[in-house]
Amino acid sequence: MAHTRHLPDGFLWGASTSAHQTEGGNTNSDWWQFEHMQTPLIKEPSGDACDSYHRWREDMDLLSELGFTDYRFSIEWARIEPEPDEFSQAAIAHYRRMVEGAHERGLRPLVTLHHFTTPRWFMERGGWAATGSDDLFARYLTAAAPVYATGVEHACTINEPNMVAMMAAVHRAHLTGQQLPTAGMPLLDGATSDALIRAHARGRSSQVLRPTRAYGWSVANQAYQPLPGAEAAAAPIQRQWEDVLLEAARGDDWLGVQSYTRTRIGPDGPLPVPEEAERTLSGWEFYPQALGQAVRDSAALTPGVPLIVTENGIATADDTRRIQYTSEALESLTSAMDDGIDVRGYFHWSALDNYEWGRYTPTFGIIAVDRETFARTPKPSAAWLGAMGRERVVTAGAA
Ligand code: IFM
Repeated sequence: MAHTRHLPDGFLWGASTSAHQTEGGNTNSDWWQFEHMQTPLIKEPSGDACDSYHRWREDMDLLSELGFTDYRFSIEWARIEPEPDEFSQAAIAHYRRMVEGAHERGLRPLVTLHHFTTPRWFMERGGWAATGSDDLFARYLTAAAPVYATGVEHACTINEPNMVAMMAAVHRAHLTGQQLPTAGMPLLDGATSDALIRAHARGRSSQVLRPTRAYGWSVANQAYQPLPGAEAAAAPIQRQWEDVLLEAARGDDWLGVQSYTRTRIGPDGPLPVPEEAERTLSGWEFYPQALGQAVRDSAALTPGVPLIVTENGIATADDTRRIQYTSEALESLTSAMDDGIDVRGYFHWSALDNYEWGRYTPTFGIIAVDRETFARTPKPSAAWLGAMGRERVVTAGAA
């Protein structure tokens, strides 16, 4: 049964992208380098992606025409600082134009400052785990200040620090030939996780980002569900994977929640998706109710910090499943809001079908992108979600 709910005043209603996944030609980044190594983790390189470095105006035109009022995108450190302490004024001006371009189209920009990719030189000196990485991040934030000097109400320092720390562990395993766990999630690299927390705190205390704009970061929420009797096994996993990063958001202006599915945990650790469950194109269980749990779990650990759903979505070739998934996810979200959870916005992942870290087949977009012509075609889900932004009413629940 579908329910309707008016969006609270000022509620952010948008879609998300990231630079590396959409811009194309991000040749100076560590990910570009990784994409060209021999590894089974990479099925195809990002190449031109969606060519959004040149077509961002088209992307914003579409989102605004569809009814969205907000757009989350990231700026690319590898373009802004191609060599240590050498800053590209042209790249900074490019992202500044994007901020202004968003406003010209009636879209409020939520700008992510780091979304998985770093300059090659940063990775070559040891990545986040190397001494001084937080200083380098702070230097980059200061240099990029003209991008968000005005007109950026929400700045997200780091996207999914838990995934960044996981990728660091995967990267190290790849380089050393170490075997990764076959079931569940690989371990996080603890030194990376600690460095990211320090880097986030540097941004928080930096006068560049504060006090003029709302400051936060976005954590990948796994909606942990221990089986009866497996609570003790789940506790350390949840602590390392999520809770320490959520706790690092205490005192921030907002916390970004990113939810896609749940993780069930048995006595021996994370369990595979049950045979009978529907899987999405990313291999994850179709489990939209995860979003409600994600905001409730996040709120419990960060009292007084407003939440923004900065990512939620599904990889599917069947847009009717996207609408179904999102409708049920929004139902679980609005029900949490009815219970008093302070949620200030919702961004769908993703605005565009884009590069899903090693391959293009898991299509998360509400707008299809032709891989040869880059022509954009909004899917029915784009009109459906956009209309809720225009009318400021959410219609959600099982069809
Ligand atoms: O595509 C990613 C995004 O970069 C970070 N959050 C999860 C998405 C889907 O896997």
